Amino acid sequence: MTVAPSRSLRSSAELIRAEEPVLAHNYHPLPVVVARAEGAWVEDVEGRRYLDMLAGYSALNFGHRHPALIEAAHRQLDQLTLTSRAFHNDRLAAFAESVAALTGLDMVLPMNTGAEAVESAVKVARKWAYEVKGVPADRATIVVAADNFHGRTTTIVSFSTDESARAGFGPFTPGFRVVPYNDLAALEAAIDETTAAVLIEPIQGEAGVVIPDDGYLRGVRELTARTGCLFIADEIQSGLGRTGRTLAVEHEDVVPDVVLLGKALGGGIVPVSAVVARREVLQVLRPGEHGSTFGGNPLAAAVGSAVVELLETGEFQRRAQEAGVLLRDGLSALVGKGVRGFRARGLWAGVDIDPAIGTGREISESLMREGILVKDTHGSTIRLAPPLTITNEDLRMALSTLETVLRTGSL
Ligand code: IF1
Repeated sequence: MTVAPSRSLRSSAELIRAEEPVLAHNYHPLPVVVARAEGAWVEDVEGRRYLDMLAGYSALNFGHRHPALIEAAHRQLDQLTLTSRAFHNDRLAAFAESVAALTGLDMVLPMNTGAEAVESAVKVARKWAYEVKGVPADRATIVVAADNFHGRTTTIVSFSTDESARAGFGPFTPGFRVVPYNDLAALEAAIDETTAAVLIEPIQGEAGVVIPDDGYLRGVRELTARTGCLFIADEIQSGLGRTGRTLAVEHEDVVPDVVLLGKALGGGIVPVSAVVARREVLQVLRPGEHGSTFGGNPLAAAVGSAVVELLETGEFQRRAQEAGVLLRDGLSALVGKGVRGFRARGLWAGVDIDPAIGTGREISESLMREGILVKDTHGSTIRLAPPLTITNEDLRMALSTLETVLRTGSL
């Protein structure tokens, strides 16, 4: 007997109203209530369909409910979901081996959210600095970039330059130095004998898909190697096929000391993140020094392994490259027609809309009314990051709808 999909008894409007008194207002969602989804399309409570051009901030690179990932999850749900790492489980070795092979690094620390991976990397880099580099106790520094986004914990917002992410959350964690992104001279000036690591996004996501000059990542690689500190690449949003390569650092043929993964590593099904690093770095962790209840759980490992398997063929990376040409050409045609400029790599773009037409939020709401879901970042910039499974036809429809919204200003 096929079970009819459980339909909500309340309308979208009723559900939105019901959230108000009981759900923390830490987001200002678009007024759409998603109930079902498949591939690049979602459906709201009333059955209206929308093309998802946000893909869970790049957590849905393989689309909603990719069959291979759902199958891996179902299979594991019927077998084993959690042991904690007090015991071994039969999924974790294969997951760690596959993630290490995918990134070309040696060891894996499995965590859950991106912020946990970033926090874990900060702890490991500091411990590496004390035990391997010889930095005096509690003196380690980590250099980060202005306009960074690495998560929302108090230590991570301690080195944010976005007041809205920091205000009211002090006191802040010391030991971080902020330099302008894409500026090797400033970076070199900030590194000294206390520096444990340089932590950067290979492309800055929340800043509006900010792509550094060609040579910047090679420069960071060379600089950190020469000064004996770690290059930590936060690929939580830029990685796993989004930019047309497995990792965004591959566009400059660079191998960091540490790569942070998250979002799409969990296939849009379960939170899965990882710190992947050279053995010399992760072996500073000894039993009892770090951990997580769910880190490396068998369900996460099974889904994560299925995600890595999808990426091993290279088809999603190639698809992001090919569709990325269509995206770039489509956006180029809109420059001067409401688009002031854009930055794009693979199936990822930050599009600066003429503020005279509207704010990013207003554009997002207009696009929603036309059946396209996007998310503004700051000001009048919107981010386009569809599932890598999006068809050319759907991508063209999204671009055509954007053109219409910009031309008719149907705001
Ligand atoms: C929100 C955007 C924001 C990330 C990078 C670590 C993390 C993220 C490069 C932390 C998370 C998410 C968080 C979410 C919205 C989204 C986001 F950039 F993707 F658009 F906020 F800036 N490193 N980014 O992008 O991973 O702990 O969330 O799993 O906080 O609103 P997480």
